[in-house]
Amino acid sequence: HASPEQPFNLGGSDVADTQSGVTDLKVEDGIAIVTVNNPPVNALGAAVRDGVAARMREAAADPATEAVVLICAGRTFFAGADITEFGKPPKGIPLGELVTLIEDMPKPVVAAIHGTALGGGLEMALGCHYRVAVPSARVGLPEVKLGILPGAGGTQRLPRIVGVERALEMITSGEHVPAPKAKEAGLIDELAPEEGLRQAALDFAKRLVAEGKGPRKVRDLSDKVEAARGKPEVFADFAKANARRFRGFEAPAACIEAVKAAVELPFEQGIAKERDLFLKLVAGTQSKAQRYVFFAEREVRKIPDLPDDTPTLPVNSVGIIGAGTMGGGIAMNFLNAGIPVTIVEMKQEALDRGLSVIRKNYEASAAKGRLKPEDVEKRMSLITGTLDFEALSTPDLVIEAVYENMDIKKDVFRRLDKIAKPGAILASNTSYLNVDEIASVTSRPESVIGMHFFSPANVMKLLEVVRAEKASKEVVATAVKLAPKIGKIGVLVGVCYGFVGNRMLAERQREANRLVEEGAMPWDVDRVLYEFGLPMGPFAMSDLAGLDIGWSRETSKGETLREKLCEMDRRGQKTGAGFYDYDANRKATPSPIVEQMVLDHSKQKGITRRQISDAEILERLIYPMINEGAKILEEGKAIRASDIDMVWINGYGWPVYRGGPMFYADTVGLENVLARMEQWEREIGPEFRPSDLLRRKVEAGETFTGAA
Ligand code: HSC
Repeated sequence: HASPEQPFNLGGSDVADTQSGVTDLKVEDGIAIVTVNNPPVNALGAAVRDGVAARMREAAADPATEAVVLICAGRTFFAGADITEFGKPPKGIPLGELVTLIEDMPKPVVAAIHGTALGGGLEMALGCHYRVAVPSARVGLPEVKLGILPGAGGTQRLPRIVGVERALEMITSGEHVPAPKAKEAGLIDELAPEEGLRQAALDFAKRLVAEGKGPRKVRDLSDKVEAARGKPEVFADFAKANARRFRGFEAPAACIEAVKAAVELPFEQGIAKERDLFLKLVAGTQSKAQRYVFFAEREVRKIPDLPDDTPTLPVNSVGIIGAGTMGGGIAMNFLNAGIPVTIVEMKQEALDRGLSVIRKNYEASAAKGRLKPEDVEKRMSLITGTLDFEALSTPDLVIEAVYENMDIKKDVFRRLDKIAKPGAILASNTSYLNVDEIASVTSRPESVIGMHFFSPANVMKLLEVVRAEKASKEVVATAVKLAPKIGKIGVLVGVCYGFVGNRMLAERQREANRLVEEGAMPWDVDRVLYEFGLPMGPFAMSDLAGLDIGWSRETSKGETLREKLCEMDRRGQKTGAGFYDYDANRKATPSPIVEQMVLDHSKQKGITRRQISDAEILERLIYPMINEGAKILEEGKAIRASDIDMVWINGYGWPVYRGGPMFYADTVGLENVLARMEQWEREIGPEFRPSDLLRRKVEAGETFTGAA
């Protein structure tokens, strides 16, 4: 997007070129219509800003016009500031000044909104004196998601128009508000017919003129902010109530501070405060990380040897083998997208249980107001449960979600090969196994791929699309394009043990166990990762999942802590105890029994325990993952470093403000990662051998992502 070969802006980044076609001014019935056309999303780059400023000045000076309509061509109103300009030398009129220029226009200005008016786009609309929108339009200030705050007056104007509470909510969540709701909140003055926005805005402007209504500046409104004046608790309470949601992020607190300034300070001083806060945030690592993630999410769709016009196969029906937790979760994604699913089980009881779990999940969503009650039935009507494997002869895509065992999977694929229709995509949800080997038992390896969903599959956004060696381009392109349709971020990965996510996770798990043997306690390890920003550490995670997954008393060797815990029937949260003790509300506390076990375990292994600092714990857990990520890149099992970061953010809850492990490596300095890996290779063992890519990057003074 930012490369010189593909300038994002129509008309390039040259400023002040109002003849470039980016902006246009027409006069109709005494109304000046300023149109902006900067595909794909009318981002407010310098050329757009300068163009709009020039058109506004022209309109102001033209005695033949009495009002102005500001409207965008293409699929949307301004989607915001041009994010690619952040961190570069400023050019053109600053957005904040442009908004003020519009607000100071001597004639009423009407914003005509379709698509999404986001960030700087909504700030432009707030500078206009009136706002007309089509019902399908959505408005919002999503800057917080980029680690910044609205920096063109949004934090000062929005509370003046929708009130402090609503503004705090919108600005700290970044939610997109549908136009009808925005109208209720006073943000939109009039809803226009879906197909008649231009005319409706024109008529609205003419009405203003006829009624002698002049400019109405949002900055002059004060009744909605007065209630909160002199009440610091309004802001403190809001911060407290949302502490969980804001944990680790810098931007939300700044957003709250800016809104507080709107209440407490005169407008100009509020604007100055907003500007200071914005500049601090935009220069910080968190915002860099979050902007990087914004583009990385869009980058995953780009596959070098699969151009956008690669033919794809239709996926209008899906078969799923296995109605367990995974199969059921996977099914829900398709049901949500309106794609019918046939789910196959071996026993009626398991099938009934699987279907009832799906229903319960939907009913729980409906109870929380996240789903319309009638949609529960609508979605359930799209799923057919059966014990008849033959039912898989019709779906376009069949996903296998059976027990993780190569022989079982091969058996399933042999049977599937016999009955699936020609051309159907056959996918395995394996989380570790070799998909090439699975494909080899079929007569159609070109149709076989991996589609690795992450538990809970109806919630986690990640889908690893595993590119088996013989899979056809159509099949791979279909799976990659399918991901966003079912609400997933699909990352294309190569065949290797554990693919990208679990392969890196194994490094972390090995070191977590070893740190506990060397001197840390499980809760130390968990705390360090939690404070880093992950939702939980590996031991809390194991307790949640159940320590006895894959364990049996008959085969237990009683060697690892995990095995020892299982033998004691401490099998995790479900048994009230695991690495931690749990109370009736499943609140965890460190267990003295486990503490003693850990001490004994180290002794048994002849290890003299030592004090391990939090910093060392963090490095030992994360640097080996980064090194493994580098090996994955080197082997071509991921296309780019940012794809690895997408896996970790969307599959494992890596904090977005740290940009993913590869971005994080760039921020700590690759030479530091390398030095540690070399040290541990010497002191501990060959599993720490630095990847060649890491070495080469350090020698060349390069980074993994080029974005940190
Ligand atoms: C902002 O506005 C800051 C201001 O408050 C203050 C600034 C002033 C500060 C001065 C202080 C002193 N920029 O998503 P799609 C690209 S922050 C550049 O696939 P969709 C995107 O990368 C901004 N590029 O489309 C992609 O490129 P590719 C606040 C942008 O239909 C292409 O456009 N606004 C861009 O699925 C298509 O995008 C936001 O955060 C941008 N702003 O969704 C909104 N937006 O083709 C960000 C998009 O090369 N945008 N691109 O891959 C979105 O959420 C979505 O793009 C839409 C469309 C929902 C608009």
